Amino acid sequence: MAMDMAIIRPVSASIGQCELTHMDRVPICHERAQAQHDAYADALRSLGVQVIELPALHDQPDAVFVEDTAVVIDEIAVLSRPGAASRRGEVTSMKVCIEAYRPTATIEAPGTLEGGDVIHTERTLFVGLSSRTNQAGFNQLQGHLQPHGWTLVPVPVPGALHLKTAAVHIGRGHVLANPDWIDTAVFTQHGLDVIHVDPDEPFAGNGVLVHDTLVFGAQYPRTIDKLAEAGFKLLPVQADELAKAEGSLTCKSVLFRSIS
Ligand code: CIR
Repeated sequence: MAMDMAIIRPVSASIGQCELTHMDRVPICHERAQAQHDAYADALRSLGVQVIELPALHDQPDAVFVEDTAVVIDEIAVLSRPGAASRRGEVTSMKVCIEAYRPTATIEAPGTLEGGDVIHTERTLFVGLSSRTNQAGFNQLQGHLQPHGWTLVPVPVPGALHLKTAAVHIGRGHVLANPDWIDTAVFTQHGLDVIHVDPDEPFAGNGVLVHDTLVFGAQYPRTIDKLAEAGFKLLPVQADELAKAEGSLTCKSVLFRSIS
């Protein structure tokens, strides 16, 4: 059974006041960002995903980046405690929604965790230790998931906002990564092959795997060519407006499987 459900949320009117860590602030067009977000949701639907929309939170600038608020596996959903204090108010409505689909657990202080730091593979999660996810958050997540047979592997993230800013699982036993931002040896040590992003596209190490298709940022044509040559099936979508808010494609949804 493959990922067939996605939770998303509209772009907040206050997106211009988003958190920024490694980027300079530039104007963000709310209308363009929402249009691209709608197109992303349509791309998911075209792949057979049922899309559930949370209510807009216009006074929470980063609320569109729902990925950071929960880690969902087949057995359980763990509500996060974002490292960015400004983002903690986003978690409640995710909890209300996901409770209909999974038993839930939480990350408590002093732990912090953001879903952007979590790469899912078969039964292993790679979890970035970043400015947003700390060791206590990792330990708590491990405590919730290990009893269900999941292995958690910590990955230091010195050079990027989240682990998934730098690397993503693209299926067929491969990770796509920017080797300048993380040490990719951790993936090879766990039996995965690593493909590097094109050096001119440092932010291309992100994409959303749905069944056997990788939904991917159209703004990274060189990496798209490289992946296509390697036989990956791609569905490019334009996502450059929310990239100005330091958001990658994965941040825009929480994907999970319907369990009957
Ligand atoms: C933040 O700094 O929290 C937002 N401006 C961007 C969050 C991106 N989330 C993600 O990559 N999972």
